[in-house]
Amino acid sequence: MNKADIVDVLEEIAVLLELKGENPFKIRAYQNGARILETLEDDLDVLIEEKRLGDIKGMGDALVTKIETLHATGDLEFYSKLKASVPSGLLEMLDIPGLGGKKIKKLYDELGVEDIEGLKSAAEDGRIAGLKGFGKKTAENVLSGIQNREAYAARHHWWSVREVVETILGGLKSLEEVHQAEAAGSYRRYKETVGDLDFIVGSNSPEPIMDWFTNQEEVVEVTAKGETKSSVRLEGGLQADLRVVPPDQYAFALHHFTGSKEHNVLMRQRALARGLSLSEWGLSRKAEAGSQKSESRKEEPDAVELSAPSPPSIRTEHDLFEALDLQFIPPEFREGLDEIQAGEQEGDAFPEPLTMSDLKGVFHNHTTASDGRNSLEEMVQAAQDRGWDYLGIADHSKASFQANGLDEDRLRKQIQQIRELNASGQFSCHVFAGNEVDILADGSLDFDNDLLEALDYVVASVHSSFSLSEVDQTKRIIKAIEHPQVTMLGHLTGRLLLRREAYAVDINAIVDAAAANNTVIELNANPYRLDMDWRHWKRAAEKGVLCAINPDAHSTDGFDYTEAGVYIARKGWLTRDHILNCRPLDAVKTYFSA
Ligand code: DGT
Ligand code: CA
Ligand code: CA
Ligand code: ZN
Repeated sequence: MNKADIVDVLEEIAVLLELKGENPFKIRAYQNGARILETLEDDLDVLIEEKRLGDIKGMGDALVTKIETLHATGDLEFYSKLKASVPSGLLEMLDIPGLGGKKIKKLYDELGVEDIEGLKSAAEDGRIAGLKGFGKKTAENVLSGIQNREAYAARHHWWSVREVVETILGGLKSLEEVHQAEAAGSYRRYKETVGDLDFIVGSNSPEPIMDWFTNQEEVVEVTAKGETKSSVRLEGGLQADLRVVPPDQYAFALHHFTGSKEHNVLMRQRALARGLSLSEWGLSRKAEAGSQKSESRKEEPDAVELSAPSPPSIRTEHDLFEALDLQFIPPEFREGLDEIQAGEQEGDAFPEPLTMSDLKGVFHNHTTASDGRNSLEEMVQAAQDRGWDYLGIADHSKASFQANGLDEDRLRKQIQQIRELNASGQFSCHVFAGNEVDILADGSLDFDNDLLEALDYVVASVHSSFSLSEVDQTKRIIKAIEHPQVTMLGHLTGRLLLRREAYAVDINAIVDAAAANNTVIELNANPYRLDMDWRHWKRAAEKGVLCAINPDAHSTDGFDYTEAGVYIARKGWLTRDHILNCRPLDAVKTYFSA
């Protein structure tokens, strides 16, 4: 087990001990142990090998043995037993923001609350509000936390279902009865989260396909099984639907179940205006209703004259769009916004799809200097291995002490280290020295100007004071945007998808300020963030705001997230021209020095 995972286990042990109401000294020993390990400058492997772990102040014998066991085996009996000894209802309550081990223990002891359900009634009937150290505000937060938890449980991050989708789709395509197969629904539209999966298959013999689908190893429960439609629940609670249609209906079914609902409504209206009826089964002449409709539509007097295309001529979605006088609308744009107007145009209505190979590097990444899991050299090597020409390092600043943020001295040393690394020629990948500087509550930055000037670029982010009013939060962020040393704004709203709501902020005003000050806005590609949201990018790009797609990597694996950002950028109608990290190294150097 590596250092970061061991830190997680120690922290969890501390929480479990709190839940059990253990001796505070014992709890603190694990918390301290986690802190010490996290901020360790030396290599843990070496320390353990040389048996020097126990020499560190605050590392008692018991802790050393446990860390060594975890390091060597990845397991710890003490930990698994402890975990098994805590009622699962109490562990579930840890999902509610604001409730830690200590508070849950108190709720259990004094109110007999054993699970989320009990927690809900205690919050509703005023018992939590009346509990010393809790109060009305806490009770309200608990209730909204429970509500969010329920809503969140129904959805999944796009990124987290991707592997499952690819596996199922690959399996379907390998069946000989299958003519065509695709994952439709929100997944195909690259929505940031998906409710369930929707597989569409074209085939004349659905039965063996249904059998295969419902008998997959990952299926926990078959919730429906019919001749042409089945639904299953997979491990982790994810629901998947399969529809098998005859090959000549495939294009219609694929289009319908790709959605969105809003897009489908617009498409059906468009068909109606042409005297046609569009459904998941096909496109047909709408005899009476169609002609009545077109009589009332003076602007399209010749709609009735259009002859319905004979369904066999529509084999693909391209054919379907063409039958409605539209060019192909890529799935990611089918949200019922302005994609139909775009599809009506001749020529390049939709941007050429952005791909990973369009990116020449990324800017917002962490190393072990703050809360990352890999060293500077390891990060640069991994970036180079991906074919990137440059890598920006933006560790946390000192106000983010919980993330081991760098103070002035450490940052100056890091800048020096990066300059030396570039000069050494060890890597062909160029390293930019940046920092993710905290935007303080009043909108000022965590470092003085002379230090900011020594950096190649600055990512400014909010990590505190989330509960400011919308007006104050917006003012605070705009102040940072206007700061001459700020290059880009990190994760604009602070949201964590399916976990934490965005703070209140006027995004339109932020976009306008970014445009006016030439400040880049980040598209944070972490699958939990995907922030700024795709719904705002089209307008932002039209205003001239540049985007940086950043993985916010805390390890070399974290670079993978960049791809999620690429899909969201597509969905936000962005092209290479709108994205700073599509520019070659020299152009970025010029941009940063301007
Ligand atoms: P999700 O699963 O909540 O992430 O979102 P979707 O878009 O995958 O929605 P889902 O799974 O309920 O249905 C798949 C598609 O089927 C949806 O995008 C559009 C189509 N569809 C489902 N129900 C309706 C409906 O009532 N009216 C229309 N026009 N289309 C529908
Ligand atoms: Ca779905
Ligand atoms: Ca569905
Ligand atoms: Zn951040």
